[in-house]
Amino acid sequence: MYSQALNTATGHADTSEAGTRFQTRVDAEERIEPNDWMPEAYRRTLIRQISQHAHSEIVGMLPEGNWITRAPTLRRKAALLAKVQDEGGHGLYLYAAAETLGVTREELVEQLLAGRAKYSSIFNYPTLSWADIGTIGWLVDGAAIMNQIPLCRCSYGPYARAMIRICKEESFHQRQGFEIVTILARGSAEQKAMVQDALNRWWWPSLMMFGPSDSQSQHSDASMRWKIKRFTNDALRQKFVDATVPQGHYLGLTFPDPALRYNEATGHWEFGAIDWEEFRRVLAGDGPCNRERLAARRRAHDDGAWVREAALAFAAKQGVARQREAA
Ligand code: BYC
Repeated sequence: MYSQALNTATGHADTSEAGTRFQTRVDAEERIEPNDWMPEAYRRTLIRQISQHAHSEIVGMLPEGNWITRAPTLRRKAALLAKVQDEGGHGLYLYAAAETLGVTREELVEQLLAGRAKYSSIFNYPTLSWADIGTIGWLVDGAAIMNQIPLCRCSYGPYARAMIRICKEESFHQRQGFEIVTILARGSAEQKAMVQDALNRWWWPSLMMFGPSDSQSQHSDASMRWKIKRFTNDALRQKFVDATVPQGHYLGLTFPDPALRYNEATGHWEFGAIDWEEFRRVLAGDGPCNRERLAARRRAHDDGAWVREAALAFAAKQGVARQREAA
């Protein structure tokens, strides 16, 4: 532990003997495990990213949870309920992965509730119609998969392993979303208009999920060197656009981007400028739903206090019973 404490906490390459050995292991695609030596900056980067990811899953339950009582059929309601429960589960695996790095879940939750932690910008937008639920599955889960499949190969073992199960579930979420959107796009004129309106509102925020452009990304260089990230933000955004635009066209939808065009020479879809000012506003806490989301999380935390107290009381009772048995 003492040598860990001497570690520098910056993202610069650690040229100490231990740092060099660590980088050699990473370069050789060895997995780093919780008890292995790691640079302090690597540990901090992982805590930052994994906890933001966990918070995103938990806050991400809210926009969809809003539609559980209004899902159009019992089948849709059951599927949505299961999806939202999956997201709660993802949050738990991710908090558990972060805990292996020496923080507690309580500390991380406290940072979220105090408004000091980031979570994905996308969950600060409102879900105005049922088509938004399909569009979230199609676009938001689609973007999530594009970003998260490479994380299954992250150099840190507990995060990589958590991501394998998460990605399987996310891919099912994406399909259920695309199915909702397909039904609506083939439905009445009103349903088509509803899904087009959802695409108009969710397209640009979905592109922002991948983070700032590479020239502005503070953490990408170090995270790529440590093989936490395998692709840059812009590379993943482009992969997402290339995969998603043909799907939208297949559905007969129009993307809200007059600059969108296929470049035969590169084989990529070129897209217009992202409104980074809007992205910065949302990250700074001033998006359409930031206040509402945090208020809902705080309410849920307060309302759930009795569950935590009951679980602790039960654990204490069991501890006493075990001591009696052992005596
Ligand atoms: N929103 O240097 P950069 C889901 C922050 S859950 C908010 O490029 P990095 C789902 C970034 O954190 C989706 N903040 O950072 C759930 C950093 O801030 P700090 C969540 C963002 O880490 C329920 C600063 O901007 N997915 O899919 O190298 C239902 C500079 O950025 C955002 C994950 O968390 C953003 N969009 O790259 C349905 C995946 N973008 O910490 C679906 C794991 C950037 O310096 N995370 N920031 O204050 C990652 O892959 C990376 O952390 C990111 C950012 C690509 C997001």
